[in-house]
Amino acid sequence: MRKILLASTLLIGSSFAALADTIEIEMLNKNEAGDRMVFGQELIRAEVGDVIRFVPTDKSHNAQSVKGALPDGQEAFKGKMNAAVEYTVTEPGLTAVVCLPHQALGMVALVVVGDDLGNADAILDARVPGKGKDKLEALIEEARTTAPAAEQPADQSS
Ligand SMILES: [Cu+2]
Repeated sequence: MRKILLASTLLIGSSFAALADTIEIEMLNKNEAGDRMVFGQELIRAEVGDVIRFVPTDKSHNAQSVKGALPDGQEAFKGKMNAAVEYTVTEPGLTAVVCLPHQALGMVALVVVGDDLGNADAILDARVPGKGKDKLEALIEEARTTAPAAEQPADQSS
């Protein structure tokens, strides 16, 4: 009986696209590929209403947004060192997330909400040093080229 209940709960959950998710992103000294000082996931696709939570799996990291590198109306956030921090997605668009001590080494992530890449230029203009900027550029490119198929026919001009 328990099994049946669980299965039906999952079905109900997946049939409501609007149901908000909590997306957990680890802060790591080393990922499975061997990269050092990284977020567990670097291209994060989300929808308005989702909560994105950064967790301190390893020490000496934080997660925070970058001035100018988030959609209009989206509230900035800044996590403390060695602490989890979460924020609720309220606007479509791109948000750059960095670990302050390691952003120059490339410890950054890009949140893509609603497959809206409209503020990509603002992300690239924001102050992120060193490899962090390079990685954000690569993540924007990845977001462009891996957009879900259903989203592609609408706009061929970009
Ligand atoms: Cu870090």
